[in-house]
Amino acid sequence: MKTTLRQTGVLAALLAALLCFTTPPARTQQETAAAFERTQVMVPMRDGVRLNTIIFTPKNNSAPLPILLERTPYNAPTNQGWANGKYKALAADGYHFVFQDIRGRYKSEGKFVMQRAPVSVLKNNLKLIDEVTDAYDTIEWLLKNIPNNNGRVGILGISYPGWTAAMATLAPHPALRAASPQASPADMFLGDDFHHNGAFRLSYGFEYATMMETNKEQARFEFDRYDTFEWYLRLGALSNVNEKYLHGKIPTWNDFAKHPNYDQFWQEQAMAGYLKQVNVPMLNVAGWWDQEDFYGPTKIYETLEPHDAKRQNFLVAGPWNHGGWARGEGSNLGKIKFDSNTSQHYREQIEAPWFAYWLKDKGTLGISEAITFQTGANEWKKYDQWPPRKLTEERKLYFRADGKLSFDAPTDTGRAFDSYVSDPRNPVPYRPRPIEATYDPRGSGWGAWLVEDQRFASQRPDVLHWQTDVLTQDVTITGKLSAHLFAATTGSDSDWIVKLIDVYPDDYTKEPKMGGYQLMVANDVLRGRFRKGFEKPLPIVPNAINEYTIDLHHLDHRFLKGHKIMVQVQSTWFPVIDRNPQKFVPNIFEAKDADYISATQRISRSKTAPSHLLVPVVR
Ligand code: PG9
Repeated sequence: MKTTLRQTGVLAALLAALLCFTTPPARTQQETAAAFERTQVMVPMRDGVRLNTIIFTPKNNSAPLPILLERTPYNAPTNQGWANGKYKALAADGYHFVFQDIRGRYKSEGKFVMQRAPVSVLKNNLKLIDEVTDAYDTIEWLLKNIPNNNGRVGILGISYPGWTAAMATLAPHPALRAASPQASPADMFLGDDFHHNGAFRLSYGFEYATMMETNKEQARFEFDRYDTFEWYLRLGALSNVNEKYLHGKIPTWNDFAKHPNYDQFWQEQAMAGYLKQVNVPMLNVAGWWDQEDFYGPTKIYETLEPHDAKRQNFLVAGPWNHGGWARGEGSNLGKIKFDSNTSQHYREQIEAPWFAYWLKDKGTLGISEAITFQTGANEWKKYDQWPPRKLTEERKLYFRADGKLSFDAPTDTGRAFDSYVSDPRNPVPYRPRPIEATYDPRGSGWGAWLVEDQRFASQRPDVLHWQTDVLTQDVTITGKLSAHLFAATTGSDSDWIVKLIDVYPDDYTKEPKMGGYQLMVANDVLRGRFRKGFEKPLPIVPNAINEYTIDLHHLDHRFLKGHKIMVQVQSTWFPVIDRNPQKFVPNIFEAKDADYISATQRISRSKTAPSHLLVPVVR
C-alpha cells in the first residue's frame, strides 16, 4: 500500500476545488477575511466523540442571524474563500457560517464509515449514532453557543456534504428550518457514484474508496501511467484488485466485493426508504451533466413529492456538472455554451432568496415547484409540477432499418435487427483517451466527460447508432424517459448502454467549429443480469430476445430545427463501468480473467420486438 498510495496536499486542494471550495483572488480574500470572526471548536456528540467545527461570525453585526451549516468529509475550511465564492450571495445576506468535519475525517474524532446508514432512524434508537444524530447534536450545541443567533438553522452542501444535509432532515432538530441537499447521492447501487443499475462504476469506486480510506485525509492511488484506460485494462478481472493492490485494506472496496447485488447493505443506505414525509423545506439541486450524482437529487425530490401537501419540496436542475452551480459564472460546460451566467443566476436568484425566505422571513417565496434550465433552447423554465405531465405526451422513438430513428413504428415482421461484437479485451472508452485519473492533480477530463463529442464512439464498429432525419421543427423532451431494448446476446450476461444524443447541423453557422457535434443529453447502463430486479442476478439465455428497460432519468432539452436526434447503443463503457464478463458468474468481483468472453449482440427492430425510447414530448 505504502508504495502505491500517497497522501497529497495537492490532491486535497484539487478535490476541494472540484467540490466547489472556490478560491477568490487574493485581494478580495483579504477584504472578506475582515468580514468574519473565526472560532474553531470541538463539538461533543452524544457518544462523547468530538467533531472539529469552524464557526464564522460576521463582524460588526448586531441583529440576530440564522446559522448555515455544512458538514463535510473534505476538510472544513479555515479560510474564507467561500465568502467570495460559492456562498458570496448568502454571505451578503448575513448568516453565521459553520463548517464541520464529519466523524473520522480530518480533525474530527471517531471512525469514518462510507455513507453510514441512518441506523438511529432505521432502528428507532436515539442511542445509536449516525449523520442524523451528529447533525442534531451539532445544531443543539450551535444554538446554545453562538451568540446572537436567531434560533433558525439551514443546512446545505454538495455531494457528500449534500448527503449529510439530506441525512439531517430524516429526524431533524426543530430549529432546522431549511435544507438544500445538492447533488446528494440517494442510492449507491441504482444510480449514484458507485453503481448504475447494478453496473459497477470501476474507476470512480476504486479511486474514491482509496482516496477516502487510505488515511484520514485525501490520498491518491498512484497509477504507473497517465492513461488509466490502459491501467484498468491490464488489471484484468476485478479479483485482481485485492490480490495485487489493496490486499483487503480498503473497507469500501471489500464491501463492493461482498455485496454484488442489491442486498440489505445497499438498501439500508439508500435514501428512498426513509423519505416518508417532508420534515424540512427542501431545495434539491441537480446538474443535467453531473458525472457523479444526478440520480440522487431527482430521486430525493421525486420520493418526497407525494408527501408534500405543504409544498415545501422543490427541484432546481441546470446545465451543470457535479457542483457546477457553485463555481464561476456557468456560461458554458466544456464546449457547450448556455448564452447566460447560469450558476451565478442560481446562487443569486434562487439559492440566496430561498434561504432568506425560510430563515429570515425575507421576501416572498418566489420559487415554483421546479425550475429547470432547458438546454438546447438555453432558457430557464418554471413548472408547477415535475415532471410537467400536463404539457407533454408520451411518444416512442423507434429504431428502424438503415440506421434510422423515427416516431413511426417498424413494420418488419421477420428477424429485423442490427448487430455488433462486444469484446471485453477491446472495450469502448467512455471518453476519448487518454483517460486521466479521476481527480488527477495535473487536470482531468472527468469533470466534463458527459458533454464530450460522441463522434469518437459512433465511429467504432461496436457502437451502433440510429438517427432521425434533419428535424423540420423543434422537438422538446421534458420529463422522465426510458429506453426499451429488445436485444439478444450470444453470451449469458451483458451490459446495455443507451445514449440519447443531439446532433448539431454539419453547417452550424452559430458556431462553425461545433458543426456535426454529438452532444449526449441522457444516458445510462443496465447490467443484463438485473433485468428482472436488482436483488437477484439471473443469467441470460444465449440468443433469446429479452426486453431491457433502461431508466434514462430526467431531461429538459430542446432539439432544435435543423438538428438530428441520435441514439447510440454499446455494451462496454470503460473504465467508468467495469467490463461485464459476458459469461454469467455469480459474483463479478470474483470473476477470473478467463471468464471474460466476446459476444455477438443483436438489437431487434421488428414489429414484434421494436426497440425504442419512450420520451415525453412537449405538445
Ligand atoms: N461524488 C462524491 C461522493 C459523494 C458521496 C459518496 C461518495 C462519493 C462527492 O463528490 O462527494
